[in-house]
Amino acid sequence: MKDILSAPFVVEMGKTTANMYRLGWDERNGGNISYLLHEEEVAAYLDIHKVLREIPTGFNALPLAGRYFIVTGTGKYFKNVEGDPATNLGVIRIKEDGATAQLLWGFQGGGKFTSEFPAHMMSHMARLAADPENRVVMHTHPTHLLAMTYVHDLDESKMTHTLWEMCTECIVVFPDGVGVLPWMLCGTNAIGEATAEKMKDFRVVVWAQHGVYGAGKTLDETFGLIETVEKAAQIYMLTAHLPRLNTIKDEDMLKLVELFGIKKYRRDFLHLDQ
Ligand code: 2HA
Ligand code: ZN
Repeated sequence: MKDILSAPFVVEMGKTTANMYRLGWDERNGGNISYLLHEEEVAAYLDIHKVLREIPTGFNALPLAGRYFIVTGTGKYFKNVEGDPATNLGVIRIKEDGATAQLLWGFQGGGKFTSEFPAHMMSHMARLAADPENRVVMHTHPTHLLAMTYVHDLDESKMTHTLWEMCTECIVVFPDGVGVLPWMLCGTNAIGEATAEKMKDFRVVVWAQHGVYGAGKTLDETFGLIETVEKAAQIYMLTAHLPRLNTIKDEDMLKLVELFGIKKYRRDFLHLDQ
């Protein structure tokens, strides 16, 4: 059996969390990631029949029964994951009952999965239904996007439109736009259900005055998605208080989707009749 500390999914989780910490997005224990693993990937490093502990999830995740995830731990700091993966990460499998997580590795010292586990698992269910290749759900507190939710209308169409205007490639990177939730109590099944509902249509869901959820096929892609939204929010926050003399026009955005061959985009979020 190979050493799990050398597993690409462990190494990549360490690198990604360290990168996000360095960007200032994940202060203290802020942020959490869950990454769906294939059984063969896990079996190369762990005895999948050896369950270390069983942890109740507190919600129904039946569609994910038998699925494996590597997940960040509750109360753990992104800045510490790379140096000590076995304490800050865990590999779990959802049991046949859909309501229990079986710990196969990690969370050393008695830890457990992120407090946002409901939002993660419910988002995986929603995204897998939309895209069977989805594997990553990432939650983080990007500074400028968070700031934007204090000063910008939280309407999804308006917020998406503003973000699309901020960098040329925004409409290409997130043609599906951003979903937005009002401030809600985090860590609850209710915010999990609300996030998953948005994830049916959006790969990015903004949590007002808190942060963002992103979903994608790989850690790199999901990070890149959130990074692009955050960059757009940064340009917005750098310019919102200044007179705007120029912008990317809706007709330019149409040229972009055409150039990049994007078939599915939120055309209804553009102001084409004005
Ligand atoms: O894990 O970010 O939303 C800490 C959080 C909760
Ligand atoms: Zn958070």
